Amino acid sequence: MSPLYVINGPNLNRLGKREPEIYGYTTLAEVEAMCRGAAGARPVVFQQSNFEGEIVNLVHQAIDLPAAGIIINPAALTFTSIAVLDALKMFPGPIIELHISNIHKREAIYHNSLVSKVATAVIAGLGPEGYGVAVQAIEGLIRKAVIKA
Ligand code: CA2
Repeated sequence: MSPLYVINGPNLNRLGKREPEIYGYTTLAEVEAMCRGAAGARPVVFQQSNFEGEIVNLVHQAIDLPAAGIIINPAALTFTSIAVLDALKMFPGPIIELHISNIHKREAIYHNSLVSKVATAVIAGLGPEGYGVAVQAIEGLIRKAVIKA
């Protein structure tokens, strides 16, 4: 079974340790366990990087395999990275853009996502539990894509 990629951008390694009023107390290791649990038999490649080029490389890995789907929390790169956008454009499967917080409720700098232009779906504001919801949702999108093919 082809894997699901869950890619996390800059600073998310600090999850659960900073600004818990916005992002909650759940750590990234706990989020990873949640994703693996929700994915069942499907293998999960769960990665975080503070480097834009590394996020691009992870998307390339997902393209080359190919992965069944990508869930990406690009963090600040959401709003700045044409390189991440261009890489995601090359991925043929479903992409879910995920944010722990509701970015639309926040300051204006968090409103214009570049990644949304290429995402199949966007989840924002469900807290860390949003990752589990995203894994369940992407299974449905993968199934639909297979039926279409
Ligand atoms: O809500 C999200 O998941 C975000 O992608 C998080 C990004 C922010 O730039 C986006 O607008 C929304 C920032 C992540 C900052 O990293 C932290 C990690 C742990 C605790 C606090 C911040």
